[in-house]
Amino acid sequence: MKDFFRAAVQFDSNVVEVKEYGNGNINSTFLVSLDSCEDKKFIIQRINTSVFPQPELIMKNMRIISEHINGRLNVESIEIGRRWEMPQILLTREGQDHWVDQNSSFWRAISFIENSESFESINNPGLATEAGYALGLFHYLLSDLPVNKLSDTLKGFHITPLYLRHYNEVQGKGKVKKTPEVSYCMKFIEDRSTWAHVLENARSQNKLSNRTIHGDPKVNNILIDNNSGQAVSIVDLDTVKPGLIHYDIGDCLRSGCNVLGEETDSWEGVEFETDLCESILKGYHSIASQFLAKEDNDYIYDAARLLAFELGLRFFTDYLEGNVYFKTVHPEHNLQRALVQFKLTESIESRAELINAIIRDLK
Ligand code: ADP
Ligand code: GN1
Ligand code: MG
Repeated sequence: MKDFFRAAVQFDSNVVEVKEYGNGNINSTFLVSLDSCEDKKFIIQRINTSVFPQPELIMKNMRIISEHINGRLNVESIEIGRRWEMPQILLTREGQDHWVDQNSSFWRAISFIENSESFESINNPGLATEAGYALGLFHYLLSDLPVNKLSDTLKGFHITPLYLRHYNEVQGKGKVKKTPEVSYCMKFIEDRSTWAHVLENARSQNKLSNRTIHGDPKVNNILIDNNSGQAVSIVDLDTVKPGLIHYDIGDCLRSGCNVLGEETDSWEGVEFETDLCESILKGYHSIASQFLAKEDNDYIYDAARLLAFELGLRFFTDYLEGNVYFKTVHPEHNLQRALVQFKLTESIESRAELINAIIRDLK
């Protein structure tokens, strides 16, 4: 019996089919179908414990945020006037929120968000507005949760200066051949290494402060209802933790405004679409304006630029290190992904004036 099938039956004995699902770069995700008259499904995931060394903290955070959000929606009766669901933790038949197999793999199950789909990239303003709204709603619903209630599931996540430090260590070992693409990436990073502290500097100067963040709100983690076209959920809650909401805003923008998507091999054609940027930010602000401070808008442009740059830096470092972090399908995969993010960063830089005008008009 395959390990994922054995894991699925820990959560329900009526499993008929388990198949790989989604395109995540970190965990392994499977869709489980149950033997029942109804079309019942759930999701199981093998958490990547080299990335998340304490997966039980993820489960604890998930419980805290689910209770908080359910409380706000059901007890406080905040009326959002649309479908919105959080993936629920499912228990094993023994009543545990996870199962560890004989290879020490950590498995958890969550409810399947029915009748929805996610997109690897988006190319229309309506979807972009929905992606922004989903992130805004998530931030809004958690904006009154004391940030110290959550554990840090992934130390150093989105602290760009730490990624730079790690890059310098890895790069010093000089393991790969200096092709023109490799040299381009190295120069690209060097030219931006001082600026790359921008959000951490803002935090140390108390211009920005920690709140509850999603950590990974790229567009394929936002689920869109098949019928209404509206966002219904935001999944992949492993990196929900204290941090700057700018990491999230930047990540949503860098993933939502790149029509070619982060997996394209036509990296030279990658552009940051400012129309989509406007839609995402309008969707976000339509709800987030309730808790945003004036200073928050001052760093939105930097956030988009930084998160694209940071992801390029992370992909490139992983390439130099021999592909130890992100799942890859060929040896140059992380190099190709890095080039995409650096081209995107360049496009953001060349459209700075327009992006800043969009941000100004939000006020
Ligand atoms: P990873 O951490 O590897 O990215 P995710 O939690 O994002 O894993 O899951 C991978 C993909 O599976 C998501 O991008 C989403 O499309 C889909 N997915 C995950 N959880 C659910 C769910 N509860 N309901 C429906 N789809 C889901
Ligand atoms: C990873 O797991 P997934 O595919 O949703 C990564 C994100 C990156 C993203 C790039 C925990 O997200 O930080 O932005 O790949 N998650 C982690 O696609 O490192
Ligand atoms: Mg994901």
